Amino acid sequence: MNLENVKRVDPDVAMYIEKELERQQSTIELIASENFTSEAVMETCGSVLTNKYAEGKPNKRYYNGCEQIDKIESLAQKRACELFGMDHANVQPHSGAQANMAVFMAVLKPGDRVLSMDLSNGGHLSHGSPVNFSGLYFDVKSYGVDSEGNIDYDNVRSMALEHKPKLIICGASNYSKIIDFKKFREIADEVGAYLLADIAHIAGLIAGGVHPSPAGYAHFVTTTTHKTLRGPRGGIIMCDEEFAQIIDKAVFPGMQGGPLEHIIAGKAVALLEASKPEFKVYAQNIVKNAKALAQGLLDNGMDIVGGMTENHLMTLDLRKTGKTGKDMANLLEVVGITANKNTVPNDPQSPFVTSGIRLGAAAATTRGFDENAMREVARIISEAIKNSENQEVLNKLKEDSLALCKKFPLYSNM
Ligand code: DSN
Repeated sequence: MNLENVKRVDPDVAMYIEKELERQQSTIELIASENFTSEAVMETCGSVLTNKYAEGKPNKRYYNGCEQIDKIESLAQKRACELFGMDHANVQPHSGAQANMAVFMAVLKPGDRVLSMDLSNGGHLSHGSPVNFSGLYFDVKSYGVDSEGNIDYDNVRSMALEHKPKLIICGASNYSKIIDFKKFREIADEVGAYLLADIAHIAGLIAGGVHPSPAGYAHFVTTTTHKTLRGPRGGIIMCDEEFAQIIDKAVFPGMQGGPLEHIIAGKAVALLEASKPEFKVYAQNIVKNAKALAQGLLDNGMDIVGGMTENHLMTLDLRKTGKTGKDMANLLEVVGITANKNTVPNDPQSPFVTSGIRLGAAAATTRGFDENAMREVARIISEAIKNSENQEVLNKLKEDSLALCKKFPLYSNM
């Protein structure tokens, strides 16, 4: 990481960046929505492309001087379409929430009805939470998961028949099972709704062929680019050709001004990386590692919502330990593991406290963790929770997690 100029101009920021690099290198990252993007992606995002205004779309801009920008953005669009088997891609959304907002804007009027997964059952803020634009301006009905942590498709169908939504959303921030896009489309067709698949969490798994694709089922597919897909922070919307124009108009001028072309270029690089055979192996390893982590936790007497995971993540259910997600996520940080507190279905605790911790395998897999390493991580987590008051044990566990980080170095050339 070349920080020569930052160090000269702003030593404080340079120091914080260096300390953050050190944190990423020396702790085990289990936040299910995070990953470590490649140095090629980071170089691209830090390039001169940040200087360019390019409102509009490739070859149809409101600014001159967009020749190279047009080529880069077109490449990103083409790569997204090829990777996910969709007709059209808008690669300009600054984030996943904005990608979702653009779909709402393209097909709904304020007050229209939406059926989506409840946030506390694993949905996303931008799928209709009352404190988000989606819940404030639209009439949202929510489905949840059953006691096994599975979507109950019969219940989704009966809710759709009862409420007649104009848009149904599938896709989640905390759901550990395979999503049946075909079933969702059948339900959407039965009630004449559009189907939006938000694949933010599983985009890399879909690209790598270890999760079924929504292509051919969802009218709209939104994703972030920085989770399992391992690109820069940002969003993408994909759709059938017939919706291309309304989506593009919703993104600009509907919702955003100048696109972040340096990030769009980073998306292009990440999409190329995700199309390589190595990425398929990576995606397979994520799922293997998540299963090894889950099995390790179960073997150590822990509970997991829905039991064995089928993707990259899981939620540790702490209810029987009498401990909270908030306290245990803080405790894990003490032993060198980063994760986030998360509600479990029907959580007796508030969303600020919670009874769960969400754990994901994508970032650790990027730095080379294998199934043995993940079993060791499961042991560290379980022992930390069981010995939360024992500083001596916690100190030893921190050494164990540091040893894993040293064994699987990250950004070692920086
Ligand atoms: N906040 C993200 C997550 O952690 O899953 C979703 O956008």
